Amino acid sequence: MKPRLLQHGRLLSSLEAAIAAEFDVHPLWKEADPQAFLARHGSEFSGLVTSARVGADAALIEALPALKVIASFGVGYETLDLESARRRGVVVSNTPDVLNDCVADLAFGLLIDVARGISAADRFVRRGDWERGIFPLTTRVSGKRLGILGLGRIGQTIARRSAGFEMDVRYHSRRPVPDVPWTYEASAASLAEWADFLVVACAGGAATRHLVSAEVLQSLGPDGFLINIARGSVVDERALVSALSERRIAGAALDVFENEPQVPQELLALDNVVLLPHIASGTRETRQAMADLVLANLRSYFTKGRLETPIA
Ligand code: 8YV
Repeated sequence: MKPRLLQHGRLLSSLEAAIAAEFDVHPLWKEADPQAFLARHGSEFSGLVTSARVGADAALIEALPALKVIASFGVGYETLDLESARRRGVVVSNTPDVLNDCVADLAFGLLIDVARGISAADRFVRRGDWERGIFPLTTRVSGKRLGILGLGRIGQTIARRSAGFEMDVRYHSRRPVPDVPWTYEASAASLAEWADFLVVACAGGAATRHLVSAEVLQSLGPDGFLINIARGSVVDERALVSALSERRIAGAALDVFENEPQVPQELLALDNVVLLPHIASGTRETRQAMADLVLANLRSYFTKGRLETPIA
């Protein structure tokens, strides 16, 4: 008998097909009344497949009394109620590492874009403004100071990318990371004070909410740029909008927002802001690697009783 899985939210179509071929999967997102469905059928499912985007809250985990395993698509896990899962003895996996390169690549793409005005210059050409004048001078990237907030796997990949740009790197995280060549800064504010570019690469969730506060943005200063490829929740978005509108920081490049897909209206009119729709991991290669890892975790759990990439 195939294990019975509940699918919460849409997944990459190749992953949906692969899961359907190997498991007895039911798409909760197709149910008109998910609560009523769970009340009737919740006890049938031993596995839950979900994503970092939709997660799994305490109510969903409680509604699945036979649940043993949760496999999530994405590295972030602030939307998964790990405490409820732990209490129930449910094991949980995410998709770390396979997205480090693409997320770091995009962080650098954003950094260069906001410093050199690539998107703004593209709009300038398309508007026909080149016929009427020259594009203003921008800011050099090579040789500058790169501050990384959160030196996990993605943060370290970003730091390594910077060697090609001869940048000086420092970082701040909960505690100093052993055996890395980069200097630790004791606070987000001191890192921002030092940096020309502050890249947010830490985990989301309650522990990092609004870590990039009005004070940190003030420390970054009128020549500093903010780049966020982590979670919108890490940045106090209201404070960021004021800092940008009042030119108290030089610019921002954002792949993530506090209430996705809502983007603060004030940012749309600013030329020193780059806005992306949460696409850092969004290449075909990386999304497929993430899908493969979700499948590998489910297979490993149901055949060997252990996950490939459990969330510690
Ligand atoms: C995903 C992400 O696109 O991995 C994560 O945590 O934020 C992205 O890579 C998305 O969240 C998957 O649902």
